[in-house]
Amino acid sequence: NMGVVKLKVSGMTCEHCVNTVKRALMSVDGVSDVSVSLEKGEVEVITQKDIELQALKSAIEEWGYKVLGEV
Ligand code: 9UX
Repeated sequence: NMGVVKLKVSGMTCEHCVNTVKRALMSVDGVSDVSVSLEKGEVEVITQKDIELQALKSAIEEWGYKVLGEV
């Protein structure tokens, strides 16, 4: 199932942070696209199959950022 997951993420403060989070999420199986709003602290993930929220959360938090919840 294709879908969209939008997450509130804290700790992203620069363009390098944005790239790190994008790379982390793009490496999760089933993720086809990621866009990040640095100002809003929001991450939008496009998925091509059902993915556990925890998998996305882990990928982000592994890099030191914090997922505050779904938007
Ligand atoms: Mo530079 Mo973005 O440490 O945290 S990668 S501000």
